[in-house]
Amino acid sequence: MSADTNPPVIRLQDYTAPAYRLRHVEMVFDLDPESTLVTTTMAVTRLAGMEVPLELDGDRDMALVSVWLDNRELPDGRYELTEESLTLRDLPEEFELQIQTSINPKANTKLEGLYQSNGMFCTQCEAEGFRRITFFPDRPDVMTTYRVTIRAPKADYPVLLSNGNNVENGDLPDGRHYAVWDDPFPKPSYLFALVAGDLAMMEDRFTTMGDRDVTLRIFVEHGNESRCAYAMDSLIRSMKWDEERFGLEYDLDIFNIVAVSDFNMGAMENKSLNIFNAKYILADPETATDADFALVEGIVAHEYFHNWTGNRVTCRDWFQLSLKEGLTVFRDQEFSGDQRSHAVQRIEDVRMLRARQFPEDAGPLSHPVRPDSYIEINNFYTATVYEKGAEVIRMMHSILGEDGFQRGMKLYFERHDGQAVTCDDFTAAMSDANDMDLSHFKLWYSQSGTPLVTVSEHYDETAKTFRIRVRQETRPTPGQEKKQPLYIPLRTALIGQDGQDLSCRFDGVEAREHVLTLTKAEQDFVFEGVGEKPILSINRGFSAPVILKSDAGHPEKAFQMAHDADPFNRWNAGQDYGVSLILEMVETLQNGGKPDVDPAFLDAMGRIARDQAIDPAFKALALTLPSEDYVAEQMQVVDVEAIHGAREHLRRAIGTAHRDQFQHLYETHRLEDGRFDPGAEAAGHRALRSVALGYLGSADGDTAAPVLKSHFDQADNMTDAMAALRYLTDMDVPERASCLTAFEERWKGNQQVMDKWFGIQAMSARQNTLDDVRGLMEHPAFTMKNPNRVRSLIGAFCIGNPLHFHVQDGSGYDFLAEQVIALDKINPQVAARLMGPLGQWRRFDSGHQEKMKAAISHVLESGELSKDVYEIASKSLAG
Ligand code: B3K
Ligand code: ZN
Repeated sequence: MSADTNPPVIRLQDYTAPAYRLRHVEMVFDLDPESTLVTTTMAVTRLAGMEVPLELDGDRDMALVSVWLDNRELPDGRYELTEESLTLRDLPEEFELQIQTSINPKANTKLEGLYQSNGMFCTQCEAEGFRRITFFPDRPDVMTTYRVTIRAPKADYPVLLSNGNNVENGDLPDGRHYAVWDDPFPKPSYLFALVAGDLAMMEDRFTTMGDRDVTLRIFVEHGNESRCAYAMDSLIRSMKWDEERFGLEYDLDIFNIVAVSDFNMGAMENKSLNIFNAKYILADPETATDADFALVEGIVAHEYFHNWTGNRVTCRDWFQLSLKEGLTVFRDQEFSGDQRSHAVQRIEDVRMLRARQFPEDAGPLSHPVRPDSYIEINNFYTATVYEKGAEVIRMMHSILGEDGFQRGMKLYFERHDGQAVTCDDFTAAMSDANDMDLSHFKLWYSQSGTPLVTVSEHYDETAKTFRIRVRQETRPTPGQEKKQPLYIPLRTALIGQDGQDLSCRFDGVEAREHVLTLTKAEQDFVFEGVGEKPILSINRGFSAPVILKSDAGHPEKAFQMAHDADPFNRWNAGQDYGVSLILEMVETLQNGGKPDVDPAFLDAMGRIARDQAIDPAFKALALTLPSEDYVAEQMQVVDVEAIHGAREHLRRAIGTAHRDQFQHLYETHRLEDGRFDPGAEAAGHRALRSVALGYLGSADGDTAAPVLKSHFDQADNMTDAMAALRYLTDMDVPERASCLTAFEERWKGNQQVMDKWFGIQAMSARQNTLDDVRGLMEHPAFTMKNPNRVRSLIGAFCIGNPLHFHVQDGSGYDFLAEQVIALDKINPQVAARLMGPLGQWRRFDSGHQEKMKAAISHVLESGELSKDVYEIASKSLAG
């Protein structure tokens, strides 16, 4: 795809139902690394009134060997073959079609379709990878049952897996063997999976609420068996949770997970054969941080939950992706909250939404939760479809309540089990089960952009009323000039001077918390019986995914930091306060001044640090300043250097003001030696201790290096080791190199841990980081062929290091363009994802803008591009 050819745009409005139905599919795989033969036999029925040719999807990396219609081989002239399709005309109403294709898994560096990873075979078919295995109606609304035979050399590939039940196994001549798998559940092709390899296995069991005895297996590369216990435990807890909270039970006797080293994303929910990026399965205290443990738990749960929300009920077309993803993210967030802490989980989920989705929605790639069009669907596995999609589900949950939401889910499954449906079908089930009109609410699916909600307050002492005027505005986004007011639920309370929520009347109801529903561009809400001038706590729990601006000044924020009964708003008040201070300091720095630090903020942080009643995990979050990216979000013209300078200055001031308290926290939250506990409580202590260590480092500057080094040397788990390294990486002290070298020596044989080592260096604030990154690309452990390596080094630099990525001379941008061009030839999906930061060019001054645009143009003009990179680059430039 070059800049002057027009790749086809796929539009939702052009959707047409399939003309042919598949009654059943049988596949035989003769596995060979360079030449695998795939024989696919489809039982096909033409649907009534559909006098159209049968168009099967294909791919240029696959060769057609033969086509048979009802057991007769078809001559070339009987079908039409292009690089990406096979078309057959004049077909009977019912027929059997057999297609043989030949593929080269070893040469498949795109990691879509059937490929090899460390000598094993595995597949990734979502979204459109199945068409790289055989010619097929590769669309999610064609669902059918599959029976799969896998044949391979027994010595190299003793384990042969596919979806469903293993119904037959046996030996073949020449040292080969075979396995037959039969999946009784009709599924779309994107859920097909196959694995063959020499793998170690861990096994456990789960008895479902309906007394089904399910065998659970996790397959990993040899040597990693001992590192899957947490994933297995997470799987069992997920299965139990889905029964208890949603009444959803597993439906086969076997559930397999396979961990692979080369994988484009986190994991894949293939029916009964989940395939995972090994990073999200393998975890033990020595190699995984607490954040890694939480991710393993969350992703294992997410993929398992897809069995109902995604697999049993799937998407009609890829525009409906959020039907399964938004809903399943909501479910995994709820699971993690139930397993750990709802307050901490909510804060982390919102942090992620603000860090990834808000910028996306404000940039050139902004799109609705249900997009209207795409060039390459893989580019739409976005924070908007996933995380904003989950927020939309969460709003429905809060509008309908847990019981109402569960009624809606029940009706959804009653109506649609075994079907491929749309987001409208989902909201219809929610709406019908609760007799509630959600038609206005549904605009959240089709309107892009983050609403800005502005609140102004007025307290009337005589009438004892508190009136708030709330306005909403959504700025135009590409392709959507005019925006309509959305349906926005705002959980709200008024806090009295004693820090308690006031009981007051709203809409005739007396309560301490109310839900305001904003439906117009501007609306007044009046609370009655308000005996004193209150502090407003609005959008509690982040009940709506909006940007909120209010009249509250610093004193009100400090008050909320100390008293808000809603943990999310309590944390958020500190973030708002921090952002506003950092922005003031940025201005001072830009004017050549020396910024002052507001003593009231230091006091507020000190109070949090000392408050013994606060849970350590929450305290760690509340003591963490808003990220540089989040501050950048609030600036008209981003100045990464000033932001970094101001934030560091504030960190130092906090560290210095409360040095003793941080020393105290550091000492008292040390966990007694003994068995490592990955649970939320112990993790909270480690998180708080790491934050305290960071402030000690900020307060003491280079003289803290020996303390950091000893923290590193004494660490008996990865969380502690990484905490020390993270602070050391920014410093110019000998301890930096000695710790990094010790780490490399110890972990050079473990790719997953080496990714952390790459990442931490790529995110360093030190001067010559880009040179270091280029140097690290030559490291023997680095390869462009592995997506985790690329993300940990190139991705960490371009996305995780704004200070150096946006360096004045544009060298960061040129570096990214160069890597995208090189990577596009290997793995377009991963290459396209790296482009994101360049699309933010409008947020910078003209000097930066020119250089960012030049880097995008350079990519666009570099010659033949994939659809993936072409779409992101061209939209980034135009947007
Ligand atoms: N459904 C997969 C993502 C597939 C991405 C394809 N480019 C993982 C998940 O969301 O569970
Ligand atoms: Zn998912």
